[in-house]
Formats: sequence, structure tokens, C-alpha cells
Amino acid sequence: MTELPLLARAKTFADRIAIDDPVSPCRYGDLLEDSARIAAALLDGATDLEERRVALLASPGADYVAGQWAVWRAGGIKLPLCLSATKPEWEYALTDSRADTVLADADAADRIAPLCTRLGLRLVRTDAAPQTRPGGGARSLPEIPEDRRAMILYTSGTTSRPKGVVTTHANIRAQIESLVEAWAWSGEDRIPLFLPLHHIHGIINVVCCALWSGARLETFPRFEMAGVLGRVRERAYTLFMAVPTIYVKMIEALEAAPPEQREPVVAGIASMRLMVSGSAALPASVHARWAGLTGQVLLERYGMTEIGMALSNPLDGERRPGSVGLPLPGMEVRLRSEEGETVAGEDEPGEIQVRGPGVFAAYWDRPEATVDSFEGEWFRTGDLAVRERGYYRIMGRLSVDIIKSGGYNLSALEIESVLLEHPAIAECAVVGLPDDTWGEAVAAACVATPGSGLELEALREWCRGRLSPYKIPRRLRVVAELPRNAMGKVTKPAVPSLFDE
Ligand code: MCA
Ligand code: AMP
Repeated sequence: MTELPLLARAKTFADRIAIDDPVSPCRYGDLLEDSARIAAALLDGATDLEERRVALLASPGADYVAGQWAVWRAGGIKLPLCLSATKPEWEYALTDSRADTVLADADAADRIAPLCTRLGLRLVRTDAAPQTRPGGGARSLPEIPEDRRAMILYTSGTTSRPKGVVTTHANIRAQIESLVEAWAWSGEDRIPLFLPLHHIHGIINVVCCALWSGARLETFPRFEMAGVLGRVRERAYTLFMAVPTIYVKMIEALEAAPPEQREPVVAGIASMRLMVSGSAALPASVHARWAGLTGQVLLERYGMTEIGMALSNPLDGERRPGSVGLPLPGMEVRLRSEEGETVAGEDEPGEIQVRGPGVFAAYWDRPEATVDSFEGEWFRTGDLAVRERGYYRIMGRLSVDIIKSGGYNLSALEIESVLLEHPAIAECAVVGLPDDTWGEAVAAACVATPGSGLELEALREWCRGRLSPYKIPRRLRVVAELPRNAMGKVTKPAVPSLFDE
């Protein structure tokens, strides 16, 4: 029987440790057994889920990975939910994707059970035992062709509601193989995972690449500075992948620590074979501070939910600060000028367009948005770049409505639509302001309704439960009117200056 390559490979590593846990290390063989058990529970007597959507809500760790594999082995499409999302955000993803099942670990199951009841969804727990067949016997799982759709990830863009990015098993395999080759992953690698598991940085670059390679993952519920650096000090890792905000926070912590605490951690950092930064621009100054402090030269790469990773500085060769390097294996990249011409030379900016087997299949249920986002076979990223001395350098987004904060892509329009429900807000414009730690900080310029007061802390409190914590504005300006052009349309590029002291 043909099997998905990720799972076929896992069988060859059955006795190796996949997820490091000092109390109960989890082997590849355990993950295979658990995922077969959960798959049988999901199937509940059916032979194939046939692309039914199964939402996955679980903390990073063995339950999450076994749950992910289970959905795939049962033939479903996995829809990972953000653990810190609000109930309306969960509801949006569940209803937009028309998921009929939620798979959750024990903690998460209690949190999402009332929503499942209200929406009429089946809730399956990762510790569920499937009904045994009369007479026992091995559970049979369906054969999954590689062109089967595998995952939907909701991503914020230039529309007010997030769009579901659909990838097939073949897309996911291409994304993994490209990185495994470029960064020379092997079964000897050990990597910490502290990134959220509803985005590809954590799912593909860390979890899938590690498990494809027979490597070892160590999971943390979130980025816990002391816990992660403690293990770095013990030289627990060969590889490390994080967003720029995390490197900034680690620089601050290391600089503040006394030498006797700092030096062993720095030695652990220097001992790693590779540290990667991505998801947002890594300022050249941060690159330089990190190298000065630790001796490690960060490798910066560029990617997007729709395409996986496209550009990377080399493993061997010059890792240039402020640049994202060259196309990754299997990825073709071109720059298109405003006139729609392919940029041939250097130093001329253009939109990054990408083609290759890792590029997603479609936006879920949005055929027009899918068509609009391609020029022929080339996906239009909406990011502007230039080629300089061979390497690509990202210059920014074409749309002001996309904010990058803490490595998360946020839609200004989505935040605005929630703020407009506030009784004291008549009009608003949300933008990202430059921020040394977060890359950009969410800022809202608002016109208040007559006679009402508006104040940041109260607004932030009101936003809780309506927006995920990282989408809630950090800066507020109450203005008499928003800047507008001659047509009366709000001119977003003029909004940041409203925040000047
Ligand atoms: C939290 N805080 C913030 C923000 N987030 N302040 C400003 N801007 C923000 N975005 C504040 C909190 O309110 C809190 O303040 C304090 O910071 C600590 O909050 P906490 O949530 O504990 O922060 P953290 O745990 O330190 O989280 C920071 C983080 C996290 C580790 C950087 O945001 C993270 O894991 N980001 C990674 C996201 C990611 O994986 N992106 C990849 C997307 P107070 O103390 O006052 O309450 S995939 C992608 O982009 C593409 C495809 C790619 O290329 O990878
Ligand atoms: P997402 O929509 O969450 O998939 O985030 C993808 C976006 O992150 C890209 O379109 C870029 O704007 C941004 N991004 C990812 N890596 C980098 C990088 N190294 N430098 C600048 N921007 C980046």
C-alpha cells in the first residue's frame, strides 16, 4: 500500500525519539500508534474522511503531532486553530471552512466544547479510544493520494476576514524537501519548538522538517525565555528557528545578565550548527548585535503561508544582513515591475512572484481571490523586493493594510471592522508603527462619536474577547478627522504621522 511519505519515513525511525520529554519521551513508533488510534476514532466506522475538515486545537507536543497525522491518515483536511484566539475567531474559521469535527487535547476540549455544542460539531479528544471492531483485527486506514488536500491555514491579508490557504500533501512535501535540502537537516538534529502551531513557521519549518528527518523536537507551550535558554546552555540543540522579536528579546536578556550567567548560554548558542530568522524583517542592526554577542551569524529567509519558504541566505556562503538571499531548491522567483514586466537587472524594485511545487492549491471557497492572486502560474506575493549583488532584499509590502507584529501577519481591515463596533468610535484607521522589538506595533487613529471619551486602556479591555491578544491596538490617537485625499478616501500612508509626538 502506498503511504504518505512523511508517515512512511516515520516507520523507518520507529525506535528513535521524536519528541523529547524527560518524563515520557515520545518515539516515532508511539506517534504512529497514537495517530492510527485517533484516525480510527475520527473515522468512526467510515472508510475515508474524504477531505472533511477537522479542526485541531492542541498544545504543542505529542498530542498535536499525533492529531495532525491522524487527520491526514484518515483522509481529512487539517485546520489548526490558534490556542489564544477568541471564540468569534474560532467560530469564523470553523464555519468558513465548514468543519464538522474538532479534535482537541484534554485541556482544549473543555474550552471549545460549548462552541461545538452550539455549532453542532463533533468533538473528538486526542485521548479517545475508538470502538474496537468485533473480533479485533488491525484497523485499516485509507490510501491517501498526494494530490489530496491536506491543510487549511487562515491568513490575514488585504481582505477584512482571513482567507483559508489550502495546501495538498504534495505541496507540503515540496515545502519540506526544499528546506531539508537547503539547511541539511539530518536525524542528528535537535530543535526546540516554541512557535505557535497554527502557522507554517512552526508547522512546516520546525515540526514537519524535523519529523521528516528523524530528528528530535523539544516542545514548549510558548516562548519561555528562561526554559529555552536553560536548555541552550545545556547544549540541547543543534538548530534553532525563531522570529526577529524573539532574537531581540534574547539580546535584551543576555545583555542584562551578569557574565557568569551569560557566558554559558552564549557558548550554547555558539555551539549550534544553524540559527534561522524569518516571518518578518530582521533588522541589520539586530543581525549584527546577535553576531557580536554570540558569534552566531543568523541565516535570514523569506516565506509566506501561500508558498512555504521561497528565499534564503545560504547555509554555506555569505549570510548577508538585511537580505533574504536566493531562491530555495524547487522555487522559482521573479520580480515584476509596476508595468507588468519581469525585472531583468539589479537594483530595480518589483513585486516578488513565486512558482513551484510548494505553492498552495487555492484559497478555500474563494475562487476569485485565487485567480486574482496569480499571474499565470506565478503567485503574486504582494511583497516588494530588489536584487542587489545577486541577493534579494525585501523592501516592504505593497499593501499598507498588512501589519507584521511579533512575526504575526495582521489585517488592519479586520481590526478596523472590530473597532467600528465600539460605541465611541465613529471612524478609524489602523496602521503598523515601526517598533524595535515587535517590528511593527498596532496603532489605531480614531474619530470619536460626539460626546464620548476614548482612552487606550479601556479600549484594549473592550477588545479582549473580540480580538486575539496580538491584534489589540497598542497605540491610540483620537483625532478630529482622518487624513483624506481629494476623492474623500482615507489616505493610510498619512496616518502614522498622526502618532508623532
Ligand atoms: C504581545 N505583546 C505585544 C505583542 N504581542 N506587544 C506589542 N506587539 C505585539 N505584537 C505584549 C503583551 O501584551 C505582553 O504585555 C507582553 O508583550 C508579553 O506578551 P506575550 O504574549 O507573553 O509575549 P510573548 O509570549 O513573549 O510572545 C512574543 C512572541 C510571540 C514569542 C514573539 O508573539 C510569537 O510566538 N510570535 C511568533 C508568531 C509566528 O510564529 N509567526 C509566524 C507566522 P504585558 O506584559 O504588558 O501584558 S508564519 C509566517 O509569517 C510566514 C509564513 C513565515 O515566513 O514564517
Ligand atoms: P504570512 O502571511 O503570515 O504567511 O506572512 C508572510 C509575510 O511575512 C510575507 O508576505 C512577508 O511580508 C513577511 N515575511 C516573511 N519573512 C520575511 C523576511 N525575512 N523579511 C521580511 N518580511 C518577511
